[in-house]
Amino acid sequence: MSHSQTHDVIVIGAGFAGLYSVHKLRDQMGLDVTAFEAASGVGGTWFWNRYPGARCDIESIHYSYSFSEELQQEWNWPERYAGQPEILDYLNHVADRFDLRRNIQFNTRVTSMVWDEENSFWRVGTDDGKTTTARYVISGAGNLSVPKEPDFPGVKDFQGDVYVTGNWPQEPVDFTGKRVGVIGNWPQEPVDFTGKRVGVIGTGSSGIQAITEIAKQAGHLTVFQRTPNFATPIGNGPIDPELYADQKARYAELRKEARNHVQGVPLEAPLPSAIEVSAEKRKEVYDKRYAQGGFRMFLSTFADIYHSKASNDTAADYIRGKIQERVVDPAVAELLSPTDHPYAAKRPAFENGYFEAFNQDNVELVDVKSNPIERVTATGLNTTTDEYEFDVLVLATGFDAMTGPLMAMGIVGRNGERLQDKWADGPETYLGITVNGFPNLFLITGPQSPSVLYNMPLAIEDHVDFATAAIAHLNEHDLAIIEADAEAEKAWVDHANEKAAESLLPEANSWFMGSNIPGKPRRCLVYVGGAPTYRAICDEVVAEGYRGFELSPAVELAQL
Ligand code: NA7
Repeated sequence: MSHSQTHDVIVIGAGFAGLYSVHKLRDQMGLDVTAFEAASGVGGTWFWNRYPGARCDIESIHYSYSFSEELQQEWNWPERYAGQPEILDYLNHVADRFDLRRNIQFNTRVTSMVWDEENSFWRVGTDDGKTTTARYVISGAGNLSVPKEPDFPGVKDFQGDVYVTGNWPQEPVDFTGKRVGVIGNWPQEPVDFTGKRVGVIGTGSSGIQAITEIAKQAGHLTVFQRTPNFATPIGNGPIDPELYADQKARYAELRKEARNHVQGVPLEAPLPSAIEVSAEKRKEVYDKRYAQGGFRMFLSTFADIYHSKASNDTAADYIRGKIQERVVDPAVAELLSPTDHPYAAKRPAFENGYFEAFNQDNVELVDVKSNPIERVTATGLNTTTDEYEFDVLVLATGFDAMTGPLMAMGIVGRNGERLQDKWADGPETYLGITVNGFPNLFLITGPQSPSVLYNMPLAIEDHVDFATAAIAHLNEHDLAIIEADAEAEKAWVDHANEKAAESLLPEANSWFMGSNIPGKPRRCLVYVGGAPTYRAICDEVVAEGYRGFELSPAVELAQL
């Protein structure tokens, strides 16, 4: 039986991707759009990750929307790298400024998404028991939005409070999503660690940020570290008003430069090779970039540290040397110094006083590589050799990244094929945004796109622009279905895998490779070929009439 859909487009999520999608589809294209958001407010990642110290590690002048000149001129960031509260304020401002909330249904999680062959639309089920249909679905469900299930038993037995960095208790928000003062004890006041015995498991980017802050409050902090990370200074501070005024005056130019940089940030170019310069010159470059902070240590030093092990070793040695300088106890410094993976084979972490925290009397580092965690107990945890006690447990154990959020939505494509089955051996996408067998579904910053290797707001804008341009193209040509060809998809997967193999990423176990989750296929989840190259490929695909896609009318139209 033929039905007409409830909406033109369903958008999933109200983070950076969902908000821009709603604006673009509704206000620029005049389409009927509705969005579902599991949280009670906008913000996506920045709604859920409210742990102490949560902060962006790309400078905010760049880590922000570029689609509206007025927006980028009127908003003022307080610090070079905004903290989570400021980014959440920004996204609330965007939602208000563009009047986006009226098209977003909050507190509503997508639980199923089934392609209706007969009607050529998606049936989207939500946890309020309703089904909504739309010709197209744009998923802005996020890359890091499903926290990893602990892979040790007993968390439920713990008698104290347990907090997960990726799902941190919220401060009170009003119905518009704005943060308000504390109302009674709802939902929870910001967590106060003062004087408490705290255990933190995990020393990735989240753990490193949280540990630095919790160490300032806790009576005793025990950090359970399995693998140390190459953390370098973030270089945060107040914004220099003169520089800021200059940047704002040439924002368009800045964005152009950003989009032509692999990171999506107009960082200074690196020198070609770390091993072709003298030791003095190498040190001079590393000293300068380490002090300047952020991704400069990685991307503005030497171009070959990402591909050549010998060059990479020089950066790794330099960072290990800094850890030895900053940590007083040599044994602790040794434990904090990574040796099992090349620098930047995992996502580099950025810090502000992390290593100095381990010089405090109240902070203890426990190596759970040599003595793994066996279980959490009622009063703490047991490793294979020791017992530890604490009042509060913080899990900074990461995410089922990239594919996790998509697999969690119960997506079923043509012929009843489940996304979980199609991706049983790892994700298969065309351009990291579409999937053969799953028509009219766009995965914003999906697996095998540059996504997290790039500056996320720009990566998101590029993808939303691609998806919405495709929808506009179909509408203009009386077409209604866009689907990636199987061959084009296979070629893209092969290309993405080849690019990954040329990089150092496969040399580490990380969420980039899916190897942080037991049983998850070990596949590179990001496109390593670089955002500018990727964008050029997407532009070519569009210029050649959506090369690699099949475009067709809706089934019922075809049957007329
Ligand atoms: P990450 O980077 O995946 O870090 C997770 C941390 O948790 C990491 O140190 C893990 O050690 C540790 N972990 C996970 N499971 C265990 C067990 N069973 N025992 C001990 N330690 C464990 O997640 P983040 O949230 O910090 O960062 C994710 C991204 O968010 C980040 O890259 C930025 O892009 C923003 P391991 O390294 O696996 O030995």
